[in-house]
Amino acid sequence: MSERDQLFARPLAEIAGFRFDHQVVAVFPDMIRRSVPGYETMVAMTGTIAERYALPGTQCYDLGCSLGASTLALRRGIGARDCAIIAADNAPAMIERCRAVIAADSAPAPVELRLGDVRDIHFTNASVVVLNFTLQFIPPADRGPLIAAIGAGLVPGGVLVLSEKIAFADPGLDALMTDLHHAFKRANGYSELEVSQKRTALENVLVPETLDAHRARLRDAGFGAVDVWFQCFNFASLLAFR
Ligand code: GEK
Repeated sequence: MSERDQLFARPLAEIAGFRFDHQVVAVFPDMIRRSVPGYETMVAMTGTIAERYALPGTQCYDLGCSLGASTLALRRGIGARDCAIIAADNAPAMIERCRAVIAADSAPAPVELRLGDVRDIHFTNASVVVLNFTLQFIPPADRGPLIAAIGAGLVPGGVLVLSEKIAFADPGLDALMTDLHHAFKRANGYSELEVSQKRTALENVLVPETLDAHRARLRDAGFGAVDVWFQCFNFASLLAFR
């Protein structure tokens, strides 16, 4: 079990930009579960999707793996077929803890954990690529090249699972979804102060885009069928096929 997230519970004189450090790692599972509506469903269904699309003799990638929640879902979905997982994150504290999480799990698919930037990966022979809440932290200008590199590395029939916090073009709708998300966080025990300080910390660190922007980028990268398979307020997950 992870500790309860109280990182923003007390008034902070200065709010620094959010970083994935040891403090965050200690509370991460509690933080993401209480902050992202549908997180557990999206992670679990990542495994269900992998069960269908992971091909023997190929690789599956979990990009921005944090503590390996989606990696473990992928691993269960793959089962005993000959398919390896590459899980990457550029936060040393995350990879360090993730290594113990993976070691404690006994599913058969091999997992290679990589400390590094997902923008530096050369994707090859991939049947399933997972970007669960990671693209939102990549500078917008670098998102196109990353999606294109993933597209180029997928085998025909391969799939990308892309889960993100999203923005809405209509300002009224955007404000409503933000408000409903904050209500979700308050219902999960976060105070008004915690919600507001976390929002400030994520400013310019987590940059959400509209579903139209995601669809256009995927299309430009050569993906064929693209659609949303899950959405709750301003969080959504898409499937994109090669
Ligand atoms: C889950 N997928 O539980 N290269 C590698 N890793 C990165 C980069 C980058 N350029 N930028 C950010 N990260 C997980 C949850 S969390 C989502 C993903 C959240 C990593 C960062 O270190 C962090 O671990 C992860 O992406 C985002 O299914 O915290 O909202």
